[in-house]
Amino acid sequence: MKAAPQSALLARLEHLLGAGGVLTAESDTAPLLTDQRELYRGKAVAVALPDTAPRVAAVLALCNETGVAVVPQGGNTGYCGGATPDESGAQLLVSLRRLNRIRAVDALNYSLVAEAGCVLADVQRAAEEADRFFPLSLGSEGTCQIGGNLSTNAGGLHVLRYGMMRDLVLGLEVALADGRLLSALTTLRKDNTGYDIKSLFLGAEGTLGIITAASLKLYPRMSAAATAFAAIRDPRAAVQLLARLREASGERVSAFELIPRLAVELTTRHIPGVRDPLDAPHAWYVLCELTSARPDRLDTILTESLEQALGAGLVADAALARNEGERAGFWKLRETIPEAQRRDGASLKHDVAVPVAAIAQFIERAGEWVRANVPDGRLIAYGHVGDGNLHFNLNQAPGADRAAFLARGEAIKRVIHDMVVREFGGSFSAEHGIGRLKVGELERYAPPVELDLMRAIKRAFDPNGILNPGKVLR
Ligand code: FAD
Ligand code: 2HG
Ligand code: ZN
Repeated sequence: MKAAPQSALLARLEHLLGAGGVLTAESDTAPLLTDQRELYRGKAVAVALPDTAPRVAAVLALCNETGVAVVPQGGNTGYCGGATPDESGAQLLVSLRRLNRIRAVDALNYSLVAEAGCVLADVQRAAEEADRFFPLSLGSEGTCQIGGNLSTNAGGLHVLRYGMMRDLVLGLEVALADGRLLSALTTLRKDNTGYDIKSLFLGAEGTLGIITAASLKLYPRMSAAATAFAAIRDPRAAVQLLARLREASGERVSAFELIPRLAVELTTRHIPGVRDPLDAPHAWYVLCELTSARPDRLDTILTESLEQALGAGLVADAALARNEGERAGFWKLRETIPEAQRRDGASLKHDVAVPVAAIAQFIERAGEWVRANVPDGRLIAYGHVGDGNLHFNLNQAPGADRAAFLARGEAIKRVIHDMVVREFGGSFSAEHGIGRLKVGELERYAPPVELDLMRAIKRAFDPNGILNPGKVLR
């Protein structure tokens, strides 16, 4: 392996990818060289835009031969800086955006094959056109790509019913570091033939290979939904309500999101068109949705369950969406919380998970610590309580000093993550991954045996260390 002079590398890339396949002008590359949270600003030797899987593999063969590190990028919506090159200017950014064909939709087999650069919303639409449903749903679905979803093992709004991205995958096609193409685009539901190699690429954040396509599971298209925005007594009541709804609906709860008052205040203030669905303010809310492929009395089930919960003191008030517009309004409030947080000022984010039954206790304990120790921060703990994943975020309080607030981020993170992992047996990265941001956290909290195995896997897949170096593992 030897470092190639930049001009020789660019000439060979242009030969492989053709006109328009390599970007070097700053105006083209600059937007791709920083992450969406603007935590990192990188440089790159160029941006490669391969449009077929064999071309992705050929780019990797060239980089492996010449010792050039490669950073894969999808929609660049990730939270941990995984898709941003380092500051050396020596890495090659490989954007998958031109690799964006739906190769096949098989309604009878309930499966679909999509290339890595397909935008998630386009995959959802392709499923719908075949009268099917692809369940992954994130606030970023209009921008993020299937390859990024697979590589971060994305979670989102429907995990409690359908699982994470990992659970929606049947097969993968992956370009390996040495330039070989692993073709395992099976649509089989059962296949116990040795180690499950594909599972290693899911959540690997581009450190083991570049995913070029995936065969994905589909479900029957939903034809009925009942959606409620309910004020609840406290987070403990949320978990009790969820348990009741799962029973009453026969497992038709497809989303169950916890929302604090501050999120309602920030979204109604900063996001045009968002309004508070209830007349009076309450400390905590849930946004819950039942869905079914049949017209299934879902409204009745939800109304009756909420009335019972009202009687039991779990729920204080609730609004049921009466039409698609109201339903979209409830979801807009939820999905724009990250953007409202951003517009409101600096924030510190903790993407944590604890067992569902321990969510309330965690919010009480960690919330108490924040109130006592972070007077310049306001807690905005929200998220996918149905699967135990909380975005335990803090926003700078009005009038607080931005720099001083952010400077305390490391110390605050330590307390929160120690509490999550050591006292609650939870995770310091539930759905956003490790990227560059949480490499130190992984080293701190992962059992040494697990880290050893991860490093051995990395060496086996990428002996020259060209794939997204410095991400996940140092
Ligand atoms: P990128 O950001 O481009 O890349 C992410 C990582 O994957 C990087 O390490 C990159 O190198 C690697 N990568 C990308 N493509 C490939 C490939 N083809 N092969 C190998 N490696 C690759 N996430 C959730 O889990 N749940 C949510 O609810 C959620 N909501 C969000 C809401 C908003 C408003 C925003 C901005 C983000 C949200 N996210 C959420 C985070 C983000 O959208 C997900 O992590 C998403 O899966 C990233 O996809 P991407 O295509 O943007 O990947
Ligand atoms: C969400 O659930 C995303 O909205 C973003 O995962 C969470 O910004 C965040 O902390
Ligand atoms: Zn989330």
